[in-house]
Amino acid sequence: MPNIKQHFYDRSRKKFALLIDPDTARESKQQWQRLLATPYIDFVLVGGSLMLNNSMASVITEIKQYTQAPVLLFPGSTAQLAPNADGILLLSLLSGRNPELLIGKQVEAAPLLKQSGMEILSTAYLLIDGGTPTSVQYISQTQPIPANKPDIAAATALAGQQLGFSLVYLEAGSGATHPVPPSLIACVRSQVDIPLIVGGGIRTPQQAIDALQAGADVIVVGNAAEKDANLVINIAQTIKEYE
Ligand code: 1GP
Repeated sequence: MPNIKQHFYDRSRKKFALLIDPDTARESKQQWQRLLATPYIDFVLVGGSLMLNNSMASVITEIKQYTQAPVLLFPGSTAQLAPNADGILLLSLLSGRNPELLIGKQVEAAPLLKQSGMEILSTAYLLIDGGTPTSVQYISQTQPIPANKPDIAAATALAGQQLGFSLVYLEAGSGATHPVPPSLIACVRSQVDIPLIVGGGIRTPQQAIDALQAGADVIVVGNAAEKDANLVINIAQTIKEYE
């Protein structure tokens, strides 16, 4: 099994992924530099819904100066495919019915990704209603799965596993009012064996613990890290020490 995938599949402990938005990476540099100096970061995701400048590759080069953790593309568009990342969460938005985001963009990206040699992590990406319309929802022109419909989320994730995806990502959307509910995470967990990434609107250690207890394997935090590095260091440490 390739390296980064193995790291996701090592279920002996829970993991933390820091999400850095390339559009705000310059302004939030002090915050993410402090986070990367801790021993709590398992993965760094880089991506965002927009791409306001052409900074992806240079932001990745900079991030790599501060961490040994794998730096993974978490692309909001094909404009974000920088070849110097270690890997990519190759997303297919399975919660939506927009063919471009189910398979179209992936076809466009395939030859470039092959050339880059980076590790590909096929990811069943499920948008869950987080209480407020999010950028992903607007940009993707898709409906999120209602937060009170765990059976739909579980069946969608299961279809992802049956189709051969390596990972499931339950996404409430960046800055979501409510993170993905633990009851929904638990329902998905009961149906799939592949690693479960959960993100969107996580702002406290308790929210992270609730998600882990429900069956999440990897917690992603982006927004909160831009605002309060100390708080996110607490969240990341809580995850590292979770038994
Ligand atoms: C968004 O799941 C990530 O794609 C992280 O969300 O920015 O709300 O932490 P936040």
